[in-house]
Amino acid sequence: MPEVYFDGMVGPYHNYGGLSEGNLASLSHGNQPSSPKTAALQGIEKAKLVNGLGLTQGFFLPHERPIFNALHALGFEGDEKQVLNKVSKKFPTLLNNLYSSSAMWAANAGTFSPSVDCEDNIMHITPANLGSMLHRSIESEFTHFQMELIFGGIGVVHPPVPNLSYKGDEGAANHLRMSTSHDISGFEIFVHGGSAFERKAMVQRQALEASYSVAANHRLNSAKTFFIEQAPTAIQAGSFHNDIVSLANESLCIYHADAFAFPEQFMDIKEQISSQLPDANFIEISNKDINLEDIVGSYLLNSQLVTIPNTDEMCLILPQEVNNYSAIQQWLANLPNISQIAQLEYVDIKQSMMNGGGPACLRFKAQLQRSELGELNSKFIFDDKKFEALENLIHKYYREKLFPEDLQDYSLVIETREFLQALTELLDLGNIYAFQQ
Ligand code: SUG
Repeated sequence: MPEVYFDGMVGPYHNYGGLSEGNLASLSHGNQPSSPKTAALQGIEKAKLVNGLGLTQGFFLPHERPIFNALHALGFEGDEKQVLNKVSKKFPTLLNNLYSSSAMWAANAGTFSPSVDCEDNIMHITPANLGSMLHRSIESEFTHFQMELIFGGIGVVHPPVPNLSYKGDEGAANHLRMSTSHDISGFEIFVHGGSAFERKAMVQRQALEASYSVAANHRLNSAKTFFIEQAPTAIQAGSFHNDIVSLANESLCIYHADAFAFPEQFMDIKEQISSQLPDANFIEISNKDINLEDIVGSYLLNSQLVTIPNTDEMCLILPQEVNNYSAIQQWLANLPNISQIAQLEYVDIKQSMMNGGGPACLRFKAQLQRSELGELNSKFIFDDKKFEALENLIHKYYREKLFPEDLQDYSLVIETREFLQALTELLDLGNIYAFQQ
């Protein structure tokens, strides 16, 4: 069964808003200048690498920003230039939120369950909704729309989980799936930050109630579905999502010893899975191997792990930052001896890393049956020709450097729309953005 990846295309307004409490990189780079052109090209390089391994690769398109409708609804009157002027003077942080390029982290776009896991034998997707952070919550509407366009012909795209007090739904960033191979019914592990109605000192993003709701709507087999709490120590150390301290692909799961709140509960999950999945390979990284701080600092476990088509081997796509840590290099040298990982690839995605997004954050993973693959909307799937055309558009429309104050400048709105117009023409998508209506 094919493994298909959709990366979040970086928008022309990619910037460092310092918006994400608990995300150390976002907070430490807030208000620094960004390079939308470099960020977008770095993202395309990673997508091309995955495609070059023989995997189907697509993109989720950038969302339109800023959201003028939201500003009008908030009472900002006048034409768009006046509205931009007023909000940037009065509430700059509000503008940053409505101008975020955070939809580029497609792992947070939603949760995917392949048809083989679902009792009705139909693929299910739920777009994510982090109701507790404005810049992320505004993604869900266009994400839902886009997922309908891409996957609507194959299965059920549910509405996002509604806002739930202090937490929300972070999609695949807090979800692991294990199976012998992608086309065999598997085990789904939802990693949450406790009930939406409990507030702790650190920002726990994933509500237990949201995880339950997704599992129930996806009609997952309850005997093969698990829920486990993320360790507060890991969150405190900067692992605002579970995908910074654990990863899984087919029968392989790698996790840090401090990833889960109740290690004995994870032991039990491991035993249950291993008894039904004979080739399950759980690799624990102890603090002696690599301490939690280095796991978070390097984003080692946010690497993208893919199965190399027509082989039993896997390729791990790592952020180049891991090379700054000798303990990690040592651990990686031994990895092929203890796992199916036969290939290591390093990518430069620094622009994304500076906002807390590693290789795995940038992609949404879907496991489809061959018959379903043909029903996927191919307009969103990329090949060499489309990659090249996209790169040309980025060279034409994206700025080399974007300064925080540039968000106040209406010319960025125009440039963004020119790019999105050219992009929808390139992909033959018609009018999908609000400004095109
Ligand atoms: O939600 N950063 C994102 C990073 C998401 C990473 N995704 C995964 N781990 N799957 C976040 O915190 C920063 C935006 C800013 O500050 O400009 C931001 O939203």
